[in-house]
Amino acid sequence: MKKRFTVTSALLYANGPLHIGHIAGAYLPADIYVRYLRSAGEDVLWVCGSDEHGAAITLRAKKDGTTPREIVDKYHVEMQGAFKGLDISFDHYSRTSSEKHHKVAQDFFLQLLENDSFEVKTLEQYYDEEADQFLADRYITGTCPSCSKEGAYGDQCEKCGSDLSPTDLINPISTLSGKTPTLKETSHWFLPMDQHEEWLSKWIKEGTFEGEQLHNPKDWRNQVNGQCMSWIDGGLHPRAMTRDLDWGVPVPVEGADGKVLYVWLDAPIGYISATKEWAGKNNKDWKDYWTGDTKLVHFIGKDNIVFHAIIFPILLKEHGGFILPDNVPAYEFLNLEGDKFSTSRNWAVWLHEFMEANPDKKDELKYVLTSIAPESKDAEFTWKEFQSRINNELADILGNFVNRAVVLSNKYFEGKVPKRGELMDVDTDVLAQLKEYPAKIEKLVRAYKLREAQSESMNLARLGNKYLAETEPWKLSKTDMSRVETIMNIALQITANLTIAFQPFLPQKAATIAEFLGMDLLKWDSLGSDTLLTDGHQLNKPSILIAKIEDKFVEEQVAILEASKLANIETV
Ligand code: B3M
Ligand code: ZN
Repeated sequence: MKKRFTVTSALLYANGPLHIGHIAGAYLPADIYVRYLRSAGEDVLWVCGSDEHGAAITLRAKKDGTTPREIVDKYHVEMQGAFKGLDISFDHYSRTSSEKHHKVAQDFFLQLLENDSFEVKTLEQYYDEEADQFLADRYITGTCPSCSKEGAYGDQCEKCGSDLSPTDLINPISTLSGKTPTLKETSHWFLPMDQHEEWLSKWIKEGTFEGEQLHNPKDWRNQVNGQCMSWIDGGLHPRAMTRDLDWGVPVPVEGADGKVLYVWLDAPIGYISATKEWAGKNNKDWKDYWTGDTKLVHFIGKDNIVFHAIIFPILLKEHGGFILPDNVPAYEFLNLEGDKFSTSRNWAVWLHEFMEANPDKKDELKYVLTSIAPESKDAEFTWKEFQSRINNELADILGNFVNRAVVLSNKYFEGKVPKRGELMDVDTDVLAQLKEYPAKIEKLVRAYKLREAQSESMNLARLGNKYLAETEPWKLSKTDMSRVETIMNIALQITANLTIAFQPFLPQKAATIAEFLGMDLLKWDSLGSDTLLTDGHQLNKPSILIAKIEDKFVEEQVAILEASKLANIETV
């Protein structure tokens, strides 16, 4: 097994508030993965931050009549606060407009120049005379030549995923002025991606690089392998790594005034600058996390696959001295009540609003989002399902079991953990099953199957419920107290195990259960043990672990959404 883990979550464009659709993909799953690794005693670093360059930012600033600087300063702080509110445990949250990142990105670029990794090309590009600006990426839209979708961007069609150049678009239109652009000459540094097809294809198909087996391609999600291979099979094209813009990382070459690095060149380098920042503050060597025996894992949304599984690996290889990603767990999209999340239409559950109104429901939200995580296909969030998952699973299975175990022990034994006596088959059977959980959950988490992993943790609570239902200590309490002692001891050991099994998924609830039990939070290697609580150990009195969601709550949430739908119809 690898010595270290470097985990990254996509750097979000700092151009709007966070909604739960964002969280469900690259952030909550990574949080679970990393919490598990930490509990398992692995050396892990998890970085994230704000992507503060690119047209996503400048166009937003233009729309709001303000500057890119104001936009990123505002949303960087807001987004970081929203993540904190949900207790998302990044080791470091950085930003790409920092001086440090500019320097790291420029040095990276200069190394690529030195390694002859680019081709400089002079070409004609679309230009908006009115805005006095070259048009690339989201600055230009038109009809997609592959699928005929209108409104495809100058770099990619969001409908069919085609890799586009502005000149590929049919009927191009400037998003700045709405006018048809003219052509004007400019020059740029291109990454000749076509020259990398051979090794990329081997690396993706077989997991090998320069004859060395780096990863097992079967561990990658089908849609990631599939998307990469369809790009490679369709033929890779040289892609410009610089832009004529005034917002971004300036190209560090004399005579390149008015040019900045392409946002998809500088943003992934942001993972490296974040690591350097973190290492500086924590007395670590950043290189340990990007070289040698380290597993690099990128959690992303599916629209970012090509950048993380093709372009960034080319850049890392060309620069030299870096590992390649070991896996790129990409997430499909989450929809909301039958429609796509949309910031402009206000069709969203905003994270900061949810947390403000429901500060005690962090883990409830996490539980539901993990239960429906779009791991292999798009998924849908509805308030009705939010209610049923919490009431029928979290409350009825986990809450109910923990409550029964702790309440009955308080009732029969004044909250002191009773001794186990002679074991019956039902006891040895449940203890044997308990021992299987660490391996089951661990295997799923390490394979990025977090939905199933969480449901395995829930199965442990189910096992506890089944055990109590079969042994019926409440009946035996009238006739055979020594048998009840054994049963409650086992039920409490299972409860103690739940604090470990749920720690990665529901850290708050795990801590609350540990409080009921009067125990410390233990590490992963204690999971499966049937002696976590010693005889005579004093428990506390439990309170409600999971409150049920009333119908009224669901109705209110749906009404909020309906209201924003109505408001939209009125403004159209
Ligand atoms: N900012 C896209 C996004 O926010 C982009 C990811 C960068 S990861 C290096 O979805
Ligand atoms: Zn298309």
